[in-house]
Amino acid sequence: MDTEITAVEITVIEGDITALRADAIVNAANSSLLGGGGVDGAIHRAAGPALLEECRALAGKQGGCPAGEAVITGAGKLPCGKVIHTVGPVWRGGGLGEAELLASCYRKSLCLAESAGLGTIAFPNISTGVYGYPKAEAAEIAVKTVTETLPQLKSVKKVIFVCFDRENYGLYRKLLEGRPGGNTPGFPASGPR
Ligand code: AR6
Repeated sequence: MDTEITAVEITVIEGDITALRADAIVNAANSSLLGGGGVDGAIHRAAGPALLEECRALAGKQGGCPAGEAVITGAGKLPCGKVIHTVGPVWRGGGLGEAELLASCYRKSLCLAESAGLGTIAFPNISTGVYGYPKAEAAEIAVKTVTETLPQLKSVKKVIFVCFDRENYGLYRKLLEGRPGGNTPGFPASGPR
């Protein structure tokens, strides 16, 4: 007799998050929710004006989004299902609650995906670009928070860390190596969700 095992999986790939057909991709946004550079700029460029309209409406309603929080929208022309916008902390030396705020970004994004009944969610390396968070420390927080949160969720079964640079990719590979469910094969950009 087959025994059904509910497996969760944490994966890392190197690439452009805008190409993923995940149920949701996460955007490293700013508090205005109105777009910017880095992955935020890439997501808005690829999604088109419908995403900006939705963000503008949300920002108008709730006055933006503070660091550590997250909101969910549609995905415009992107191949993913939803975009979860979270605002990472700006690195100011580590003494101003940056680690807790960064962990909160991952936790709240996962909770939003869970509430929306989503299965696969892809994260960029939040705060490690313009916001200057040291990459190794940010990677540890990301992997630890996702590893601790995932078993508490029912709907979310797979998390993909999408690294845009070699350094982050190497850091995540190392952290995920040898973990149960923490394999590192690629994720098809154009395969089924
Ligand atoms: N796919 C995946 N990752 C990417 C992509 C992409 N297409 N493009 C960049 N990255 P950043 P932050 C990586 O600066 O540090 C914006 O202006 C990038 O290499 O996008 O949280 C917002 O509006 C880095 O590892 O976000 C905010 O003002 C990671 O994404 C501010 O930047 C995050 O870098 C947020 O800064």
